[in-house]
Amino acid sequence: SANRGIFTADENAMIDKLLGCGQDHLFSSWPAPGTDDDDKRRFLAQAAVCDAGYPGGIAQYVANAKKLLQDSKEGVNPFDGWTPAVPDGIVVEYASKEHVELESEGMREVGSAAFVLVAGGLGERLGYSGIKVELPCERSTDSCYLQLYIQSILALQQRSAGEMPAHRSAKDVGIPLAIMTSDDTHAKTLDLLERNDYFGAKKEQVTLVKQEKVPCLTNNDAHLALKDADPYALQTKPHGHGDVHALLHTSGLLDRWSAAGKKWVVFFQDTNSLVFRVVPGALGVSKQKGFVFNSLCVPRKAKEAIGAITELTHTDGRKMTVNVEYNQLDPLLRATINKDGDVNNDKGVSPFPGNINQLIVSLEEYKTQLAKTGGQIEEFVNPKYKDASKTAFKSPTRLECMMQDYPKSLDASACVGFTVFDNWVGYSPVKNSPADGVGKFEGGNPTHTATSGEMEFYGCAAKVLELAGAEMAAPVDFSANDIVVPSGPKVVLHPSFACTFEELKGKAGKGLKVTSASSALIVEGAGVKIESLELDGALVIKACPGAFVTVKNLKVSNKGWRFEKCGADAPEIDRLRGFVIEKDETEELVFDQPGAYTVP
Ligand code: UGB
Repeated sequence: SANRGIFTADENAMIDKLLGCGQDHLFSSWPAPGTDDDDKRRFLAQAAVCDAGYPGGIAQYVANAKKLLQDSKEGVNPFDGWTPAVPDGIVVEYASKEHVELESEGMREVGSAAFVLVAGGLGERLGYSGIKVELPCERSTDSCYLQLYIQSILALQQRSAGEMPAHRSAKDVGIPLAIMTSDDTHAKTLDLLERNDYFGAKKEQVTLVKQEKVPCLTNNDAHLALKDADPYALQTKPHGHGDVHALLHTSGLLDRWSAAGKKWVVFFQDTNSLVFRVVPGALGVSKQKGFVFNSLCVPRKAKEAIGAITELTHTDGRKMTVNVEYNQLDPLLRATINKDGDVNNDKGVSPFPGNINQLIVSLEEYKTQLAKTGGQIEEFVNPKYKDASKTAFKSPTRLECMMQDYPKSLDASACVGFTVFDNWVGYSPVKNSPADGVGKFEGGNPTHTATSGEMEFYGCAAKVLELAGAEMAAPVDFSANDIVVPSGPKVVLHPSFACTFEELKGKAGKGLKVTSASSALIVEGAGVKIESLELDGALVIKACPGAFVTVKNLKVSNKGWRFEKCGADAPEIDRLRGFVIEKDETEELVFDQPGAYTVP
């Protein structure tokens, strides 16, 4: 108590909060007043940030942690009483008649959508020193993920302008984008946006919301951990992407979007260059089925390291269709309906589709639900125990939560579903370092590296053109960083060119022939129309807004570009993918004045 005289009321309240939840150990070595007083205040200020950043404050965090650590120690199975079953959802075949209808339905909705990019995670697994949204998704145009995302949103906005709801808000910001950042990514994300003038978006269209880290825990009594090198600082770690719900709830954004007539919120991740190929169709499914929660999924191989959508029924009658993390699904199946666990069906895939964490919620129901829960998402803890007694940890742990667990708090009556697209068109994340990618490759699994990310981006665009009637040279094997990936024509269709398959088919497809896998075709601009083109080499067509360019009977043949392997001494951006592009010769058709043009 003698120590307390030097603190403000708030500082003393913080000390009381910590003492009130068994954290006496944090103060046991504090010297008498007059020594380290500023450090003590610094400590209390940090504790106050953690307290404010967690629903219910640190006391709630400690209470939750005690319960979860107890369950973990006793080996309580979170699935006790739950029986899994194969869920039924909507499977969409890209470019099918049904898909085209769903996309046009989705394009009528997208003007009423808001987008949320969760980008607080660091790229540890990737071994990249920057923020993942700054990574180029391909080196032909060097567009980074954030640029691709924002320009995709602007392209959707431009086409849905006619459908925009009558805005009550004075400033029509079009389709808003919220980006969840963390201490690790906030400053660099803001800097990336400001350096690039928000990639063409209005400043007020993009809102950054920062998630706070949570204190680490040193033992089963949920004692908060101090930093080894600084006894006046709590050790903290990210709480997981599940924070996004509480952050949206407290940010006021949901009310602002509601007032602007928005009806949907679309959540997506920091590295998936294909997501905007499938968003219009998935939004169409949400609208058509009335889903208050729609998970985008891809076919998933048994045991593949991504969450699986599973229907769970409890002995007490509760039922929910939720994500089950891959490491939990196999034991759950073995203990209930299938002694062989998670195995592929006759189509060579697991009957439990893969959750790729691109989620669509209906805004009004989402707001109502968050008003009830404050955005608090079911948490889990994963301590690394020293030994089987499970009484001590090898290193401090912390509570985590996942954004895809939102539906666990919904009533069973809520209309929840999922939409499955093929991997080639919906999912190409960049999560693994080159070294980890080799392990995945040798195991016959997708590598999810920068190498696969770039080639899959080109491959998807080439395949979409093929589905639209183009003749595209077949991919050849390309090896880099000790993995082999298919590498076909390097096609980059800028978001401004087309937002849906139907729109794209009206501008390119039949009459387009790319005769070599090493060719490159870069198209930018809504006004470009390729009627007949034969390409063997590299061709860039760029049309500014208002420039209408018709390519008819054009034949381009040049030395094109070479994709050359690079060594471990290459710059990080190149080292991650294992190659550089040598642009020997490029035909460039650039139209920077509005008008009508025919080429040649
Ligand atoms: N992220 C945050 O914004 N904040 C955080 O605290 C943590 C992450 P990871 P993860 O795509 O196949 C997810 O680390 O979490 C952002 C699903 O749980 O890339 O290991 C981060 O910036 C899993 O079910 O992935 O696995 C990134 O944008 C499966 O869907 C995003 O959250 C898996 O993704 C995901 O973080 C997948």
